[in-house]
Amino acid sequence: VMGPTGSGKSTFINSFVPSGSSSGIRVGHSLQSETSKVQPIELDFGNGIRLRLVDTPGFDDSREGITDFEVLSMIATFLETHSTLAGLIYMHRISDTRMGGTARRNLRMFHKLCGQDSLKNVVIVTTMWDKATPEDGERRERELISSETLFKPLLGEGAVMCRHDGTRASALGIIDYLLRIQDHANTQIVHELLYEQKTLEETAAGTEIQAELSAILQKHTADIKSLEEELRSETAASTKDEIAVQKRELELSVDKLNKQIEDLKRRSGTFETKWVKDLCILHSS
Ligand SMILES: Nc1nc2c(ncn2[C@@H]2O[C@H](COP(=O)(O)OP(=O)(O)OP(=O)(O)O)[C@@H](O)[C@H]2O)c(=O)[nH]1
Ligand SMILES: [Mg+2]
Repeated sequence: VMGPTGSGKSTFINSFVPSGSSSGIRVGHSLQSETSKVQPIELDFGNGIRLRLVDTPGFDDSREGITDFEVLSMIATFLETHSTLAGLIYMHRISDTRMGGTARRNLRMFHKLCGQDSLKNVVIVTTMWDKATPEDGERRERELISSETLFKPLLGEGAVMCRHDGTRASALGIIDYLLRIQDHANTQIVHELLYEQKTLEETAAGTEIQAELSAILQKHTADIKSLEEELRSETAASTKDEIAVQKRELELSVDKLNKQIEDLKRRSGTFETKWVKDLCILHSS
């Protein structure tokens, strides 16, 4: 289950957990991202169907403590070691008035990670219908479906889109759809890593992260230059101080970006699987 922070991934997974037991999956209560690990839980439906649902952190460059590349490493490692993936669920909040930068970034990463072949195993799930009026929700849904820069390219290659109303029945319907698909999902990232022997940074998704980091780096470097020029021409001491503070913030950000790019090169291809939390086995009636 993938998608931006706060799109309802953990809530969706927890809707399968019988009341009284705990999945260990936490649902967020703030704007901060809550999930920071790829976390599988196993459900036993008691009729021969055992299902593993995997919670993932969204891509979110503002989050402290874990970089997008680490998120990608975790997801890639999981996919690499689990070849019988039935499908991928991508969650999107219909209540968002516009598709912001982070939402677009998550969608781009998701698309690069899936490639084309696995899109028939993809369900795009819109959530938070209760937080939008029916008219607004429907209008936004039409836009998401018809826009070339939003979900249209995925829908054109076999992905489907559906509404989730937060109930267990609706969540079950989504899982049921995925379980009926004959073929397992062959994601592009696994193909690149296993068959094309690429390092993680060379994959389409890895390249996307690098390109984004480089673009932000370039912008920050240009901004620092123009602040330096402003500093030279500015005479008022208080304004000079303000500019200096802004410049310092950007310099810190540049240091962080450079470190991330270095990390990415150093660690690519050597990531390990120890992050996978112990499976939490739950029995659901
Ligand atoms: N109103 C409403 N709130 C919802 C719905 N689904 C989830 N939420 C709330 O939205 C918040 C975020 O939900 P999470 O399930 O933690 O989202 P997430 O995608 O796991 O977020 P991260 O772990 O941060 O990536 C929580 O407070 C949920 O209770 C919904 O359909 N309607
Ligand atoms: Mg979560």
